[in-house]
Amino acid sequence: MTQNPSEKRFLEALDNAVDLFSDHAKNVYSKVIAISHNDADGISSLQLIQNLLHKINIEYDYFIYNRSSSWTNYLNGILPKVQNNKTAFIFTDVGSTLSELIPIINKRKEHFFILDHHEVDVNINTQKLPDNLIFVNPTTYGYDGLEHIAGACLTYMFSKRIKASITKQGWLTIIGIAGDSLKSMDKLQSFNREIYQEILNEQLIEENEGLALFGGMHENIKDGLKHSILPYIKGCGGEPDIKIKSTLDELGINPTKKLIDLEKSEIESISNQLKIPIGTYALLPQKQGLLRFVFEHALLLNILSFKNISAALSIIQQKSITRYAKTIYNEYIAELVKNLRLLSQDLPRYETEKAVFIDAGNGKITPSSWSDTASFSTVNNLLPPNKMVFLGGLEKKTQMIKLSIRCSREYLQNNKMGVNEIINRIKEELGGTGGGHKLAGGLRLSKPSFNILREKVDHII
Ligand SMILES: [Mn+2]
Repeated sequence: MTQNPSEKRFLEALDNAVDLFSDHAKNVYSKVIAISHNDADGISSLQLIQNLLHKINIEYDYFIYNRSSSWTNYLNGILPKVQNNKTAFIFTDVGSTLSELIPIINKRKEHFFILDHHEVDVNINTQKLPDNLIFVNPTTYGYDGLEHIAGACLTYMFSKRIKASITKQGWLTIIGIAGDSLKSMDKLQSFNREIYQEILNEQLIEENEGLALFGGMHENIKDGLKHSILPYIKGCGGEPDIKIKSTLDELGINPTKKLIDLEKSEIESISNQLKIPIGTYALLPQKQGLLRFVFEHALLLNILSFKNISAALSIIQQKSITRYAKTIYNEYIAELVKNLRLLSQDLPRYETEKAVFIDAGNGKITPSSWSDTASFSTVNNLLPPNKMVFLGGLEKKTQMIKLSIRCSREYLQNNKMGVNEIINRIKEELGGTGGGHKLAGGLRLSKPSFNILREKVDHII
């Protein structure tokens, strides 16, 4: 689906949605219900929509969807009993599970605008869409939702066409892009790149070049090296202070110097010594401390979204971070770098030609951290990139084996089946429950099935 994106057809669909919304916003709609995803991209998208509705004087309500319940159950509590075309729905970044949504929308009178960048679960060309569904999803025109266009980027393009002054809130878009793409800003592509440049030209964000130690850009160089999660720095990440200090001492660099205050020569010597890329990072000039750093701000929202969604919704509007949020952030990073260190050094692993199994069970890594540890181990290439990663172990409460399954983009270039297809294949042969997308997913299996999987994995995948 990612070959030769059709920009013309995508922008036509976007403009149609914009025209329909604009017309009805003037004469018909009196209220909009916005529903967005519980992560940095979703929260930034929601803020953009709220700003838009405020500017055009439409009353609104909002809800956050964490994709853990079915749409039917979730919307049961939200859809008004009395149907009325004066209400419209805007869904941003919440996924394109049209097989579930179409039957619901078919029975309603309201307009449903779905602005999303996740893969669609039905064939859009053979499926008849309800007349009251306005569906804009760039993946159906050949774009890659992860690489080319974040949910907030799409939401920004929609909002700006309705109200040009939304540009002022463009910095929100950059948080969404950073949160979903987890990349240095010089690596952005397509619409993400285009909109980033636009917001930069408007001077709503600033850009710097330097050591790219994402996760710890707001810290001093010692803590930056220790807490960087993108890239994870082997020999520094999660290591004792004294070890990192001695590395910096050898280079003649003051370990307590702020990362962003390093001189060019210092940046170069660290970059050469520790093989750290020099990259571009974005700053929010109106914010302070950790929140000034777009990547760290986005990461904080991603972390808070799971722990305390109202704290996440509040912090995106704040200038400086609360003590509570800072504590949660620091605990998260400390735990993640500890796990990545463990994974690259000590954890028992079992490798076959096509797969690597990491046993994180029995307290080696807390089960709630398995998923993030697996994700960051693949993006950091801590495990062989040409192998499918199965990280997990025995889950005490269910007595099942719970696995986080990941692969790299490099893996996908050489192998046909992505993670979701492999999960389906395993479920067919061995039972179990789970699902995911092409790069990441999760699976629960009985112990006997897991043992068979370990033995026959190369055959199955
Ligand atoms: Mn997203």
